[in-house]
Amino acid sequence: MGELSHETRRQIGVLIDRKGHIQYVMVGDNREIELPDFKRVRVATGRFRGLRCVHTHLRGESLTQDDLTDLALLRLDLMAAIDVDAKTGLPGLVHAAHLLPLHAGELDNTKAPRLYEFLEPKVVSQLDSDFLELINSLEEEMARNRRTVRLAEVRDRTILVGVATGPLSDAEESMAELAELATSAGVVVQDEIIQRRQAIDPRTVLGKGKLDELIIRALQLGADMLVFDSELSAAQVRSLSEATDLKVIDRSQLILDIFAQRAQSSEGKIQVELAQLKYLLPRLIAGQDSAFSRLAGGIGGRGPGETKLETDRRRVRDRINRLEKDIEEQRQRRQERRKGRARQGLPVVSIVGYTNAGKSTLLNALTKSTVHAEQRMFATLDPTSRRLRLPREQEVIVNDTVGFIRDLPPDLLSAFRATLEEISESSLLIHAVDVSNPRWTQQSRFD
Ligand SMILES: Nc1nc2c(ncn2[C@@H]2O[C@H](COP(=O)(O)OP(=O)(O)OP(=O)(O)O)[C@@H](O)[C@H]2O)c(=O)[nH]1
Ligand SMILES: [Mg+2]
Repeated sequence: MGELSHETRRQIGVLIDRKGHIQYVMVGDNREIELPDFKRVRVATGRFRGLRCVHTHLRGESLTQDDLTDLALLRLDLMAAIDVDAKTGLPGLVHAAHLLPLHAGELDNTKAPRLYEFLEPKVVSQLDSDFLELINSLEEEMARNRRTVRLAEVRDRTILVGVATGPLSDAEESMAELAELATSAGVVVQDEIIQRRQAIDPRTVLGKGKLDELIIRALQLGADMLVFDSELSAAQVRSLSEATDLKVIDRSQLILDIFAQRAQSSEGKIQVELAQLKYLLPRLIAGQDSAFSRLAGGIGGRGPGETKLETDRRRVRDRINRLEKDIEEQRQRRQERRKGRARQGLPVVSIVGYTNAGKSTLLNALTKSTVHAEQRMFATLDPTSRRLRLPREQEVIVNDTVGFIRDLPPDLLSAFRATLEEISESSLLIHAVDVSNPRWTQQSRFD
C-alpha cells in the first residue's frame, strides 16, 4: 500500500474484517480518503462494526479530525494511518485509535467523557499488539457497562436541538424555556446546540455537517434522546432517528409528556389523552413519506399493512370521539356548577399566568389552603377553587388555573377548553408574574 501510495501520490485504505479479510479498498487523494457510507447499516448495541480501517498518510500527519469522525460515526473497530516516507515510499510510524466504552460513573456528570483512545505510535516492524484480544475486551467492557448503566440511570439523557432561522436571541430564549420543560419532564439535559440556518432542512432539519457533529456528541455523552425545539413532521422524526439511532421528539410532544405525567384527576387524564391522540392522528396519516405508509406499502402499494393502518386510524378516531363526548359532559357539569355559584351571587376571581409563576402558591396564601405547588412547570393541571372571605364581609371564589406557555400545542389548548372556560367567566383576573425569571417580560405577554 505504501509503494502504491507513494507512486500515485494518493492515500490508499482498506477495511479489514476480524478474520483478516479485506472487505473494501478505497483510493483517495493526497490529503484524505472517503469511506463507504454504511452508517445506515446498524451495528448491534454494545458492539463495534467488525471492520478496522488501515490507510496511508503521505504528509507525515497523525490521525486527522476526519479520521476520528469516521471512526466514531461508523463505529469502526480501529482507525490506523501508516505514514509513508515522501522520499523512499517506505512505511514509517503507524498512528491508531479506537473508541472507548462509556463507564457508568462517567454518566453521572454532564461533562464529556473521553471518546477515543490513541495507541502509542510505532513503526510497522514493531507492531506487536494483539488486535483481536483488544477488540474483544473492549466489547466485553461495553456489554458490562451497558448493564450497570441501565441500572444506574433510568432517566432519558438528552441533547436539546434548536434551529435559528431568525435572530439568535429568540432561539436562545426558546431553548432556555425548552430546557426548563425538559427538566420538568424529568429528563437529564446534557447539552444544547443551536444551528443558524437560512431555512429548516425539509428532511433532517439540521444541515449534514451539524448532524454528524450531533451524532458524535451524543455518542460522547451517551445520550439516548434528542428534543427538537421546533415542530417535527413524521417524516423528519423518522429520518432523524434513522440517522442518529436515537429517540427523537419535538417540543409539543415534550409538553404532552409532562401533561401526561402530571394529570391526576380523571378529567385531566381524559383531556391529556385526547390531546395525545389528536397529536398522533395526523402522524398516522402523514401521507407518502410517513413511516406508517412505508410499512403499509407492501407490493403494489396496497400490502396487508394498509388495512391494519386503516384499523389503527379508525380506532384512534373512535377513541377521540368518545373522549370528546366525555369532555363535553364535563363541560356541561362545570357550567351547571358555575350557574349554581352565580345564583349564590359569588364573584369569581381567577389567578392566571405563565406556568411555574406562583399561581397555586398565591391561592394558598390568599385562602390558607394547601394546594400542590412545586418548582416545576405544569404542576397544576387540575385547578382548584377555594372560597375567600374578604374583609368587608364579602365572599368570593378564587380559582387556580393551568399555566400558560408560548407555543402551547393547539390540540392541548382545545382539550383543556373546559378548564380554560372557567377563566373567561371570571369577574376578575389576577395575573401572577415571576419577576425573578429573566424572561418575565416575555412570559407576561398575552399574545
Ligand atoms: N421565592 C418565592 N418563591 C415562590 C413565590 N411564589 C411561588 N414560589 C415558588 O415557585 C414555585 C412554583 O410555584 P407554583 O405555585 O407551583 O406555581 P404555579 O404558577 O402554580 O405553577 P404551575 O401550576 O406549574 O403552572 C414553587 O416552588 C413555589 O414555592 C414567591 O413569592 N417567592
Ligand atoms: Mg400551580
